[in-house]
Amino acid sequence: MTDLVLILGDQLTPQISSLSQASPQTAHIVMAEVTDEAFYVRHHKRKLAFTFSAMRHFRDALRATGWNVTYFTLDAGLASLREAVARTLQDGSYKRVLVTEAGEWRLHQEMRSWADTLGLPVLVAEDGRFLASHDDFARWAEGRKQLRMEYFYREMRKRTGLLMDGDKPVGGQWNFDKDNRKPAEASLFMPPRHATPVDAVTQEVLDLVADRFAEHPGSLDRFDLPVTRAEAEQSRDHFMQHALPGFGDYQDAMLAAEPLLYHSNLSTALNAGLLDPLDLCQRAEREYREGRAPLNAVEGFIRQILGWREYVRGIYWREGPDYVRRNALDARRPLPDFYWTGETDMTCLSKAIGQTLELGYAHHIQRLMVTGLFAMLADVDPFEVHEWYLAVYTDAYEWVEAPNVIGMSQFADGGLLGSKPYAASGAYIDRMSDYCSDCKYDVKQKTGPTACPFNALYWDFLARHDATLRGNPRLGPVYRNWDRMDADRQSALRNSAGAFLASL
Ligand code: FAD
Ligand code: DLZ
Ligand code: SF4
Repeated sequence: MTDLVLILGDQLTPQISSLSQASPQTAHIVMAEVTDEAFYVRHHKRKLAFTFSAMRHFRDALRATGWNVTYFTLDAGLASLREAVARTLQDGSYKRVLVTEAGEWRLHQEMRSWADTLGLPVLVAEDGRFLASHDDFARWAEGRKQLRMEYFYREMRKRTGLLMDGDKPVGGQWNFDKDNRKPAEASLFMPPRHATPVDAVTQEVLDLVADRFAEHPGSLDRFDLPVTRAEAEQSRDHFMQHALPGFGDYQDAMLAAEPLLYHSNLSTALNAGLLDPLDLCQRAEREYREGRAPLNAVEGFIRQILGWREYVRGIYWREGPDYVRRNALDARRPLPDFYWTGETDMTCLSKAIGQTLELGYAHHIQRLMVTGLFAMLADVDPFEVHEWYLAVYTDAYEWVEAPNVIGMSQFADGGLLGSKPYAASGAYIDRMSDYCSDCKYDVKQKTGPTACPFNALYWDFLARHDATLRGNPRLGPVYRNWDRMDADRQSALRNSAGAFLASL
């Protein structure tokens, strides 16, 4: 054998660039469950089980198509992926190591030193599973004062031809976001959900994770994530048929008893390489063109994948490894313990966190406008917030998690990703969810011990960060409202927020 190909746990795609440069006749593959990857954050148990089960299924699929694969399970006791490569190199006379670039700076930087320490060439190929390459993003970003997602998205629509009629967007509009903000009623009919049954490979992994990762957050109960390409495709088809038509209308809605609503829950499979982003967008477009799903749903879904997903990845690699340490608002509070337990009287937080610990899943608005919003209003250290998100969601890898957390939800990059902080009071959560009707706090009350904490925190946040945020043109009207309040009202709000923060 001349080539040793390393495949990482989120590179489970038969056409991955490292493999497409090799052939079963001349290459050997190595995959490994290693402690460095398993412990670099306190991954949710479900994320660990998903990763190991999907890796083991991918190993079996590779072997079935003629590849030789060395696979180290966690029991082999290897610390790192480098060690797995070094160990396998001892068993042959290889000429080079092939690997597709990692999705996190941490590992990407480490790989740069491998050629020296392993003593043979290590070819790191670009990850071709994205619709915009590093060069595409760099070309788009070049010379722009602001890197706004909307303009990137329009460019991507034109380039891919998705939802285009010639050079015009289908429906005469690029973006139907304003049609995607309906609150959901608890009585709303919900689409049936797809659950993948647990097979013997997954069961073995569930036992391993329960045994070896008992201290990690989250539950393994009712594990139902797809762990093979075929299962992920079934999940995809089920979503397209049952939930995509309602995806647009209720995209921003939150219901305590319905974690998924009309969301796809496909991000975990997609990020691990079990699904293809272009294929997902094309299938969604077909649902619209053939009259089975409305335009606001299909455009909304395509925008998340073709727009947001590609855009945040571009930002992550462009901004470099220190991006996760940005802290534009100088927020220093430790992450409250209830993020790891869900034990708080604030129903919105206890439901969103409880659901996260149960499933390793929360949809976008829960992540942005409940857990993210609270952390930002309470001045929680963005790096701690980032580590929490990276740990608790089954779809979390830094390339996609960090820009969403550091940039979009915490405004810790000072406005690179979003033109203003996503700050809101309890009224927003009340409008978009059914959480407040079952809460100890009163969302209509602004100050005092029984008032919704988000209300005073919202104004206190704006007052605390006056020097940094007042100049933001999009916050002008909000600061004018603050200025119009009399001094007593202002100090009541600030005292209420101060008392709450002190109690955390
Ligand atoms: P759907 O609502 O069905 O959306 C369809 C697909 O669009 C998703 O599967 C996902 O691939 C993509 N998508 C949607 N929104 C985004 C976005 N903002 N950025 C990138 N892709 C997007 N997504 C992750 O994949 N991993 C993360 O670690 C992650 N962390 C986040 C942290 C915060 C604070 C926020 C606000 C968002 C985060 N997101 C992350 C984006 C988004 O919340 C998830 O992609 C989505 O909730 C996954 O659920 P779904 O598959 O049901 O998505
Ligand atoms: C997430 C994860 C975990 C928990 N374990 C492994 C592992 O043991 N072996 C592996 O190859 N990959 C794992 N992964 C995925 C990697 O962490 C991921 O490839 C990097 O973070 C780069 O995106
Ligand atoms: Fe959350 Fe406030 Fe509503 Fe309670 S009242 S659920 S704390 S927004």
